[in-house]
Amino acid sequence: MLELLNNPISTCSQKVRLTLHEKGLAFTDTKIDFRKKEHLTPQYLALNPDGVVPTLLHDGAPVCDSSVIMEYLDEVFPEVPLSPPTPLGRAKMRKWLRFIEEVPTAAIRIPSFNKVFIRHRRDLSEADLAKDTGARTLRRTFYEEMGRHGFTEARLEESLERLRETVDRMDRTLTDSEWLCGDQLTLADFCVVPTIDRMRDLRLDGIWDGRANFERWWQAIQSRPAFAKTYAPGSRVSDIYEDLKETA
Ligand SMILES: N[C@@H](CCC(=O)N[C@@H](CS)C(=O)NCC(=O)O)C(=O)O
Repeated sequence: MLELLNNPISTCSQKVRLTLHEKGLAFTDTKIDFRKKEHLTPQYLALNPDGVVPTLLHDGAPVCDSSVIMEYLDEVFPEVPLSPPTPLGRAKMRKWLRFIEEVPTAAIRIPSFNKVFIRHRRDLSEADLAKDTGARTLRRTFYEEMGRHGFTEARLEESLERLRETVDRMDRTLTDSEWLCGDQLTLADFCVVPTIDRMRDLRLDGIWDGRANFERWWQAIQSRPAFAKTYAPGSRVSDIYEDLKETA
Protein backbone atom coordinates (compact mmCIF):
# COMPACT_ATOMS: atom_id res chain seq x y z
CA MET A 1 0.00 0.00 0.00
CA LEU A 2 1.43 3.35 -1.12
CA GLU A 3 0.36 6.68 0.31
CA LEU A 4 1.88 9.96 -0.81
CA LEU A 5 1.66 12.84 1.64
CA ASN A 6 2.06 15.79 -0.69
CA ASN A 7 0.79 19.08 -2.00
CA PRO A 8 -0.61 19.60 -5.53
CA ILE A 9 1.54 22.67 -6.34
CA SER A 10 4.74 21.47 -4.68
CA THR A 11 7.40 20.85 -7.31
CA CYS A 12 9.06 18.19 -5.14
CA SER A 13 5.73 16.37 -4.84
CA GLN A 14 5.23 16.58 -8.61
CA LYS A 15 8.51 14.68 -9.22
CA VAL A 16 7.14 11.76 -7.24
CA ARG A 17 3.64 11.91 -8.75
CA LEU A 18 5.19 11.80 -12.24
CA THR A 19 7.15 8.70 -11.23
CA LEU A 20 4.17 6.94 -9.66
CA HIS A 21 1.94 7.64 -12.67
CA GLU A 22 4.58 6.67 -15.24
CA LYS A 23 5.09 3.39 -13.43
CA GLY A 24 1.33 2.84 -13.23
CA LEU A 25 1.38 2.47 -9.45
CA ALA A 26 -1.84 3.01 -7.50
CA PHE A 27 -1.44 5.28 -4.48
CA THR A 28 -3.46 7.23 -1.97
CA ASP A 29 -2.98 10.92 -2.63
CA THR A 30 -3.09 12.64 0.76
CA LYS A 31 -2.98 16.40 0.53
CA ILE A 32 -0.94 18.36 3.04
CA ASP A 33 -2.23 21.92 3.42
CA PHE A 34 0.63 24.45 3.70
CA ARG A 35 -1.70 27.27 4.74
CA LYS A 36 -2.82 25.19 7.70
CA LYS A 37 0.84 24.26 8.35
CA GLU A 38 -0.02 20.57 8.26
CA HIS A 39 3.62 19.88 7.31
CA LEU A 40 4.82 21.35 10.60
CA THR A 41 2.60 19.43 13.03
CA PRO A 42 4.25 17.03 15.52
CA GLN A 43 2.54 14.11 13.75
CA TYR A 44 3.97 15.05 10.37
CA LEU A 45 7.41 15.90 11.80
CA ALA A 46 7.52 12.42 13.32
CA LEU A 47 7.37 11.05 9.77
CA ASN A 48 9.50 13.71 8.10
CA PRO A 49 11.69 15.68 10.53
CA ASP A 50 12.52 18.23 7.80
CA GLY A 51 8.91 19.43 7.77
CA VAL A 52 8.69 19.34 3.99
CA VAL A 53 6.66 17.41 1.44
CA PRO A 54 6.57 14.85 -0.04
CA THR A 55 6.70 11.83 2.24
CA LEU A 56 5.89 8.38 0.89
CA LEU A 57 4.37 5.81 3.21
CA HIS A 58 4.99 2.28 1.98
CA ASP A 59 2.97 -0.12 4.11
CA GLY A 60 3.18 2.60 6.75
CA ALA A 61 6.98 3.04 6.61
CA PRO A 62 8.04 6.60 5.75
CA VAL A 63 10.44 7.34 2.89
CA CYS A 64 11.56 10.98 2.66
CA ASP A 65 13.14 13.25 0.07
CA SER A 66 11.68 13.35 -3.42
CA SER A 67 14.72 12.01 -5.30
CA VAL A 68 15.23 9.27 -2.72
CA ILE A 69 11.54 8.35 -3.07
CA MET A 70 11.86 8.21 -6.87
CA GLU A 71 14.82 5.84 -6.65
CA TYR A 72 13.10 3.79 -3.95
CA LEU A 73 10.00 3.33 -6.13
CA ASP A 74 12.11 2.33 -9.11
CA GLU A 75 14.00 -0.22 -7.03
CA VAL A 76 10.96 -1.76 -5.34
CA PHE A 77 8.71 -1.70 -8.43
CA PRO A 78 11.07 -2.41 -11.36
CA GLU A 79 8.38 -3.47 -13.87
CA VAL A 80 8.46 -0.12 -15.68
CA PRO A 81 12.15 0.76 -15.29
CA LEU A 82 13.11 4.41 -15.04
CA SER A 83 16.82 3.87 -14.33
CA PRO A 84 19.50 2.72 -16.76
CA PRO A 85 20.40 -0.98 -16.59
CA THR A 86 24.16 -0.54 -16.06
CA PRO A 87 26.04 0.92 -13.06
CA LEU A 88 27.67 3.50 -15.33
CA GLY A 89 24.29 4.50 -16.74
CA ARG A 90 22.87 4.86 -13.23
CA ALA A 91 25.88 6.94 -12.18
CA LYS A 92 25.17 9.27 -15.11
CA MET A 93 21.52 9.53 -14.09
CA ARG A 94 22.44 10.26 -10.44
CA LYS A 95 24.82 12.97 -11.61
CA TRP A 96 21.82 14.66 -13.28
CA LEU A 97 19.71 14.18 -10.14
CA ARG A 98 22.34 15.86 -7.94
CA PHE A 99 22.82 18.72 -10.43
CA ILE A 100 19.06 19.27 -10.71
CA GLU A 101 18.63 19.33 -6.92
CA GLU A 102 21.56 21.68 -6.39
CA VAL A 103 21.05 24.13 -9.24
CA PRO A 104 17.58 24.54 -10.85
CA THR A 105 15.52 23.18 -7.94
CA ALA A 106 17.14 25.68 -5.59
CA ALA A 107 17.00 28.48 -8.17
CA ILE A 108 13.29 28.22 -8.99
CA ARG A 109 12.37 28.83 -5.34
CA ILE A 110 13.53 32.46 -5.61
CA PRO A 111 11.09 33.63 -8.35
CA SER A 112 8.40 31.32 -6.93
CA PHE A 113 8.54 32.98 -3.52
CA ASN A 114 9.08 36.51 -4.85
CA LYS A 115 6.20 36.32 -7.30
CA VAL A 116 3.77 34.06 -5.46
CA PHE A 117 4.27 32.87 -1.91
CA ILE A 118 5.68 36.06 -0.36
CA ARG A 119 2.16 37.53 -0.41
CA HIS A 120 1.25 35.35 2.57
CA ARG A 121 3.99 36.98 4.67
CA ARG A 122 3.75 40.64 3.65
CA ASP A 123 0.99 41.64 6.01
CA LEU A 124 1.94 39.58 9.05
CA SER A 125 2.74 41.40 12.28
CA GLU A 126 6.39 41.29 13.34
CA ALA A 127 5.52 38.68 15.96
CA ASP A 128 3.63 36.46 13.49
CA LEU A 129 6.40 36.79 10.90
CA ALA A 130 8.98 35.67 13.45
CA LYS A 131 6.71 32.81 14.51
CA ASP A 132 6.19 31.72 10.90
CA THR A 133 9.95 31.74 10.25
CA GLY A 134 10.79 30.07 13.55
CA ALA A 135 8.40 27.19 12.85
CA ARG A 136 10.40 26.16 9.75
CA THR A 137 12.87 23.35 10.05
CA LEU A 138 14.94 22.73 6.91
CA ARG A 139 14.28 26.18 5.41
CA ARG A 140 14.56 28.52 8.42
CA THR A 141 17.50 30.56 7.06
CA PHE A 142 15.80 30.71 3.65
CA TYR A 143 12.70 32.23 5.26
CA GLU A 144 14.88 34.61 7.31
CA GLU A 145 16.58 35.86 4.16
CA MET A 146 13.22 36.29 2.40
CA GLY A 147 11.79 38.35 5.26
CA ARG A 148 8.46 39.95 4.34
CA HIS A 149 9.55 41.60 1.07
CA GLY A 150 11.25 38.72 -0.74
CA PHE A 151 14.71 38.14 -2.10
CA THR A 152 16.89 40.92 -3.51
CA GLU A 153 17.07 41.74 -7.23
CA ALA A 154 20.65 40.42 -7.26
CA ARG A 155 19.55 37.09 -5.79
CA LEU A 156 16.68 36.91 -8.30
CA GLU A 157 18.98 37.65 -11.23
CA GLU A 158 21.46 35.02 -10.05
CA SER A 159 18.71 32.41 -9.85
CA LEU A 160 17.50 33.26 -13.37
CA GLU A 161 21.07 32.81 -14.59
CA ARG A 162 21.17 29.36 -12.97
CA LEU A 163 17.93 28.44 -14.73
CA ARG A 164 19.37 29.63 -18.06
CA GLU A 165 22.47 27.52 -17.49
CA THR A 166 20.29 24.49 -16.79
CA VAL A 167 18.26 24.91 -19.97
CA ASP A 168 21.48 25.38 -21.98
CA ARG A 169 23.06 22.28 -20.45
CA MET A 170 19.94 20.24 -21.19
CA ASP A 171 19.73 21.58 -24.75
CA ARG A 172 23.35 20.60 -25.42
CA THR A 173 22.82 17.09 -24.01
CA LEU A 174 19.64 16.64 -26.01
CA THR A 175 21.43 17.42 -29.29
CA ASP A 176 22.15 13.75 -29.89
CA SER A 177 19.97 12.13 -27.27
CA GLU A 178 16.22 11.70 -26.94
CA TRP A 179 16.17 12.00 -23.14
CA LEU A 180 18.70 13.30 -20.62
CA CYS A 181 20.32 9.87 -20.27
CA GLY A 182 20.15 8.63 -23.84
CA ASP A 183 17.27 6.80 -25.46
CA GLN A 184 15.64 5.77 -22.18
CA LEU A 185 13.30 8.04 -20.24
CA THR A 186 14.66 8.09 -16.68
CA LEU A 187 14.16 9.64 -13.27
CA ALA A 188 16.53 12.44 -14.37
CA ASP A 189 13.93 13.71 -16.86
CA PHE A 190 11.14 13.62 -14.27
CA CYS A 191 13.35 15.28 -11.68
CA VAL A 192 13.62 18.49 -13.72
CA VAL A 193 10.08 18.59 -15.20
CA PRO A 194 8.45 20.41 -12.23
CA THR A 195 11.05 23.18 -12.38
CA ILE A 196 10.43 23.65 -16.10
CA ASP A 197 6.66 23.60 -15.63
CA ARG A 198 6.95 26.20 -12.83
CA MET A 199 9.14 28.36 -15.09
CA ARG A 200 6.36 28.35 -17.67
CA ASP A 201 3.78 29.07 -14.99
CA LEU A 202 5.82 32.09 -13.87
CA ARG A 203 6.19 33.25 -17.51
CA LEU A 204 9.89 32.44 -17.62
CA ASP A 205 9.51 30.25 -20.70
CA GLY A 206 11.31 32.82 -22.86
CA ILE A 207 14.47 31.26 -21.43
CA TRP A 208 14.15 28.33 -23.84
CA ASP A 209 13.21 30.31 -26.94
CA GLY A 210 15.16 28.93 -29.88
CA ARG A 211 16.48 25.92 -27.90
CA ALA A 212 15.13 23.37 -30.40
CA ASN A 213 16.44 20.23 -28.68
CA PHE A 214 15.08 21.35 -25.37
CA GLU A 215 11.69 22.22 -26.91
CA ARG A 216 11.46 18.79 -28.56
CA TRP A 217 12.14 17.16 -25.16
CA TRP A 218 9.55 19.40 -23.45
CA GLN A 219 6.87 18.51 -26.02
CA ALA A 220 7.65 14.80 -25.63
CA ILE A 221 7.40 14.97 -21.83
CA GLN A 222 4.10 16.83 -21.96
CA SER A 223 2.55 14.23 -24.25
CA ARG A 224 2.97 11.46 -21.69
CA PRO A 225 -0.21 10.40 -19.83
CA ALA A 226 1.75 10.64 -16.56
CA PHE A 227 2.19 14.37 -17.17
CA ALA A 228 -1.56 15.06 -17.51
CA LYS A 229 -2.30 12.98 -14.41
CA THR A 230 0.34 14.80 -12.37
CA TYR A 231 -0.82 18.24 -13.44
CA ALA A 232 -4.51 17.85 -12.69
CA PRO A 233 -6.37 21.17 -12.24
CA GLY A 234 -5.13 22.89 -9.07
CA SER A 235 -1.51 21.80 -9.52
CA ARG A 236 -0.15 25.11 -10.77
CA VAL A 237 0.24 28.43 -9.03
CA SER A 238 -1.71 30.06 -11.86
CA ASP A 239 -4.65 27.74 -11.06
CA ILE A 240 -4.80 29.20 -7.58
CA TYR A 241 -3.74 32.84 -7.72
CA GLU A 242 -6.06 34.97 -9.88
CA ASP A 243 -3.48 37.62 -10.80
CA LEU A 244 -1.16 34.98 -12.26
CA LYS A 245 -4.03 33.70 -14.38
CA GLU A 246 -4.69 37.14 -15.86
CA THR A 247 -1.17 37.50 -17.25
CA ALA A 248 -1.54 34.18 -19.10
N1 LIG B 1 14.88 17.85 -0.49
C1 LIG B 1 13.47 17.79 -0.21
C2 LIG B 1 12.91 19.20 -0.27
C3 LIG B 1 11.40 19.20 -0.14
C4 LIG B 1 10.82 20.62 -0.13
O1 LIG B 1 11.52 21.62 -0.09
N2 LIG B 1 9.49 20.68 -0.21
C5 LIG B 1 8.81 21.96 -0.22
C6 LIG B 1 7.73 21.96 -1.29
S1 LIG B 1 8.40 21.70 -2.91
C7 LIG B 1 8.14 22.16 1.13
O2 LIG B 1 7.58 21.25 1.67
N3 LIG B 1 8.19 23.40 1.65
C8 LIG B 1 7.58 23.69 2.90
C9 LIG B 1 7.87 25.07 3.39
O3 LIG B 1 8.42 25.89 2.64
O4 LIG B 1 7.52 25.33 4.54
C10 LIG B 1 12.78 16.88 -1.22
O5 LIG B 1 13.21 16.88 -2.38
O6 LIG B 1 11.82 16.18 -0.85
